[in-house]
Amino acid sequence: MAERRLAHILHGDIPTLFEAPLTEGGSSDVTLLGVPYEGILVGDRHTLYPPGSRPPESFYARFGADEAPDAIRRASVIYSLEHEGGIAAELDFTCLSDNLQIVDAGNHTLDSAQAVARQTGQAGGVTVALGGDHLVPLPLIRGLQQGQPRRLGLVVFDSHLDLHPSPPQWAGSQWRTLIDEGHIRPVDISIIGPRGVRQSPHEIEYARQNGVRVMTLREADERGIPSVCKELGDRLKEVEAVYISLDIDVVDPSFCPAQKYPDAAGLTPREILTIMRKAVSEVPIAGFDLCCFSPRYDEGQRGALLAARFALEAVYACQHRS
Ligand SMILES: [Mn+2]
Repeated sequence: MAERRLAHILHGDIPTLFEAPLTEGGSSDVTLLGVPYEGILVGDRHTLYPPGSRPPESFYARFGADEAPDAIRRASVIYSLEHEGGIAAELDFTCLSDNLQIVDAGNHTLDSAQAVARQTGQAGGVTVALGGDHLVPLPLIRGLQQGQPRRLGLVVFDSHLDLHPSPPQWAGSQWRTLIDEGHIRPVDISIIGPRGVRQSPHEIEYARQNGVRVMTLREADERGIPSVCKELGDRLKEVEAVYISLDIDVVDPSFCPAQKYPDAAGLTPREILTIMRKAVSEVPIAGFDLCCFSPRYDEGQRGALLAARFALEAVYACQHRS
């Protein structure tokens, strides 16, 4: 049987995301990009390894998020826009390509990702980014806010708070850095899904004192998804646009084993999609990122497929803007 011919190639045998046309810079609608950046690695409670490290692999300290964008792109051909332009069943069979200019701007460093986000923001577009570790939203939100300053609501799906005060360029402190730089207000942040014991007292203290809304998975379970959506919708009435950041470790690892910091019994993909849909039905989406996916721990590409599906949902969200 003949191999499937790729419509748009990023490099080698790697297609562009959803086989969108490859371009430089940002689109006025949807700019897809990869940020294959992995920074500081947590060796154990007392050891941080600098960016670029490859410490001995262990279950506690995994790496490989810098391999994620291309692995997700490979799986994303299932959602190829070349297939009739991308007719979305979940959007009443709307053709995505008819309504949105969707481009893949390729892979970027933190600095060039910030430039792409700035350009996209200036053009009034949305960035949909594949990390990388969870530092990736830092340059993206900076860039978007430079291009189009707005009061931004931040909806984070994560098992962790990432509210450490330091070091500032770390995937455990990115929200504090963005707050300190004035890009986002603590009261406009909602963190959905924390669970497990990789938490720190000073992060919880900071959240409580500054009005960051932390909804643990237990609270979400007890209240139910409709109640979670209701509260989120009310909170987003206060902002002009929403940025969604999805740390893949919020997902139950049975759906996606390829997580840097896995933790059992997480949210289901459809619960996340339901909450995402509610968020973007309230206010326009400004940007989306998916982080901490480590394809070397994937099984049969099911994690990569799920990651691509979440990115597709972010593209769907852009339909609400037009
Ligand atoms: Mn996390």
